Amino acid sequence: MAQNIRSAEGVLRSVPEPGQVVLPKEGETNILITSALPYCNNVPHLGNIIGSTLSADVFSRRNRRTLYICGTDEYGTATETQALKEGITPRELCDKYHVLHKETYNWFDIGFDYFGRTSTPLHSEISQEIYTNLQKHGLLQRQEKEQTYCEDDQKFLADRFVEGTCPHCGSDDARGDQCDTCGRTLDAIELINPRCLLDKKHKVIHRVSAHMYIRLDEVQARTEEWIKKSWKKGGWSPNSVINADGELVDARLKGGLRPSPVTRDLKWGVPVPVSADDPDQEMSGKVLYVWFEACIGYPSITANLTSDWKQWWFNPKNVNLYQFMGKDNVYFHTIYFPSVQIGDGRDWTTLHHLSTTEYLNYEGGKFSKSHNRGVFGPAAKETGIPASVWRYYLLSTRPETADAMFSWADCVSANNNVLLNNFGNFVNRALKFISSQYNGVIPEGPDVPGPLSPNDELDADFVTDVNNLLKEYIDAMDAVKLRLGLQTVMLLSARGNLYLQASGLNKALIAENPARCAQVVTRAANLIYVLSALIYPFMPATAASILAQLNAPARAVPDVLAVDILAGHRIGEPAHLFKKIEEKMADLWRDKFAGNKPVEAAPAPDADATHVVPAMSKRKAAAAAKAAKKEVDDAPKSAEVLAWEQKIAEQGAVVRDLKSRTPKTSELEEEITAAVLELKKLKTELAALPK
Ligand code: B3M
Ligand code: ZN
Repeated sequence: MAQNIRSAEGVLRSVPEPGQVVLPKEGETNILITSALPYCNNVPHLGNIIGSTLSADVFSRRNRRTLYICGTDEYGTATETQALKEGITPRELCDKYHVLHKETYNWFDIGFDYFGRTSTPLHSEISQEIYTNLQKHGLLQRQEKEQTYCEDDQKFLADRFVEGTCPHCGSDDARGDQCDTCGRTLDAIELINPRCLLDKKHKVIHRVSAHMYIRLDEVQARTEEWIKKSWKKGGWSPNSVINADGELVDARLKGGLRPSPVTRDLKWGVPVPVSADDPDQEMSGKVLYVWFEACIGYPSITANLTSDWKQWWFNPKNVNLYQFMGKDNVYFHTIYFPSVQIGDGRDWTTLHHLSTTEYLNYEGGKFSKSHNRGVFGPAAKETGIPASVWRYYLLSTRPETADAMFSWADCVSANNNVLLNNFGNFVNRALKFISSQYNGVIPEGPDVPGPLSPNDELDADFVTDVNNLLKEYIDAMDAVKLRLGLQTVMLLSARGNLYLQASGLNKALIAENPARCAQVVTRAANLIYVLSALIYPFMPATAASILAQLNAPARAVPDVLAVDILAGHRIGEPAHLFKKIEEKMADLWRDKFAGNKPVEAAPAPDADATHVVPAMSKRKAAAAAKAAKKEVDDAPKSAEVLAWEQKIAEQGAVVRDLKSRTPKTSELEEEITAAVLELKKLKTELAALPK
C-alpha cells in the first residue's frame, strides 16, 4: 500500500502487547513514566484521570524508548474503613476496585505498559528491604506515642476510626485528624470523650504504642541538595515545594524536617520486617505506613512486570523519570520519597521531571463521590460520548496552572465547535474532495512530488505558519505543556481550513487551474498526515481513523511540512471523525450527574482559603450555563476565531506570569518585550481573520 508514501521513520510509541517488555538501552533516551497510584477504595473520577493517568499517557505516546507504570495503591486506613462499610475484607475490596480502575483506564485508551497493584509479595519484599537498609544506616528511630485504643476491639484506632469533642471549639463531632467545625487539624489523642466509630458504645482509652520513625532530619541536607540540582535539570513546574526562582518554599523544609513515623498499628499493610533473632519483637504485627510504601509501588509494580526492573530503577545515568500527579502529592514525590531513596543508599533512578496538576472542579462546585456529584469512571461511557472526545475535552481543560472547571456546556462546545467544525471539517473536506474529484488518488501537480517549493505568497505563508506551529508543538510537548501542545494541533487544522478557503478549493478550481488544485489537495493531504501524528498522543483512536482514511502507515512527528504522500497514492474511504452533539444534551447530563445534595462550592482559583465562590443552586447554575450558551449562540464564532482567541488567552497568561517575576533582570525584560510583541501579533492576526 505504501509505495507512494515516503517512509516516516521513528514512529510514535504504540502500547506494548501483554508480555512484551521494554528495557532501557545504554546511550538512548530512556523514559520511565509514572502516574500517581490511585487509592483502591473508590472508582476514579474525571479529576483523577486528567490529574495523572491521562496526562502521563499523552506524554508516553512519543517516539522514544518508554515504560509507563501505574497501579492501585491498596493499603492504608481508607481501604480498611471502606471495606468495613461494604462488609467485605480489604483484600476483597481491593480486588473489586482494582478491576474497576483498570476497566475505566482501558476505556479511556490509557496505555500503561503495566497497571499493577501494591498488595503483592514483591511489593512487600522491596519495601521491607528499603526499611532494613534505612535501619542499617541508622536512619530509623524508635519513639513511643500515646494513641487512642479501643478496649472492646482490642486495637489501636487510626485517626479515621475515632471521633469526639474538639478541644479547640467544643464541637461534638470532630474527626480524629481534623475538626470540620473550626477547621483545625488534630491528633486523635487530643479529642475529648473519644468514640470508636466501629461502635460508639465501645470504650476508648489512651495507650502507649512504640513506632519506628525515619530520620528525615538526618537526610535533609542531602535531600535539599538533590532538589536544588534536580528541579533545574528536569524543568519542574513551580510547585508547593520549590518556586520559579528555585527557592524552597515548603514549610516543613523551612521549619526543619522532623522524624516521621513509618509504622502503624494496623493489619492491612506491608508487615514491618523483624528478624527472628531480634530479642524484642516489639514491631512484629505492625505494618508500614502507607505513604512510606506507596511510592515504592512504582518500582515494585515494575518488578511484577519484569525481573529486569532494576535496569529501570537503578540506572540514573540512562533513565529519565517523569512523574505525573495532582498537587497534593508533591511533597511525597519531591521530599519524602527522595529522602527514603537517599537514605536507602543505593543508586536509585530519581525524579527527573515533575508534572503536577491543580484540581478539576465540576459545574461550579466539586466532584463528590459521597454525593454522587460528577462523572465517575465507568459512567463516562454511558453518555455515548466517545473516549477520544472525552480525552480531548479533559486535556484541553487540563488544570496546568490553576484549578479548572468541568462544564457540560464547554464539553459539548468542544466537540461541536472545535473537533467537528475545525479539526474534523478540515480532514473531511480535503479527503472528500480527493475521493469525489480524483477518485481517491492523489493527483500529479507541477511541483509535487518534491519539496514544497512555495510558488506563491499564499503557499509560502501557509508553509511558514505550519512550520512555526510545528516547532511550537514540539517545544510544548518536550516541556510537558500538554494543553498548549493540543491547542497547537487545533491551530494547525484551523490553519489548514484557512488555506483551503483562501485557495478556493472547489470543483471550479479543477477546471480553471488543475495544476493549482492538485497542489492544494496535495498540501492538504500532507498536513492531514502530519496531524495524524500530532493528535495521536491526545486521541489515539482519532489518529488511527485518520490513518485508515489516508490509507497510510503510522508516522513520526516531522520538524517541517514535507511531501510524504505522493501523487498516485490511493487514499481510503473518507468518513466523519466526529458527530455533532445536540446542545440540549448538556442540560440533560448536568441534571443526570448533579448528585443528591446541593452544590458544594469550590474554592476560586486564586482566592485565599477563606474566600470561596458562593454555592450555586442547581437552577442558578443551569441558568448561568444557558446564559453563557446564549451569548455564544448570538454571535457564532468561526473555529479559527475560537482557536486564535484561545491562543491569545494563553499568551496573555505568559505575559502576566513574566511580569510578575522578580528580580527584573535585563534578560527578563527582553523576554517580556518579546512576549508582549507576540501577544500584539496574535491580536492583529485575530482582527484580520474573516468574521
Ligand atoms: N494514592 C494518593 C492519591 O491518590 C495516593 C497517591 C500515591 S502515589 C505513590 O492522591
Ligand atoms: Zn473544632
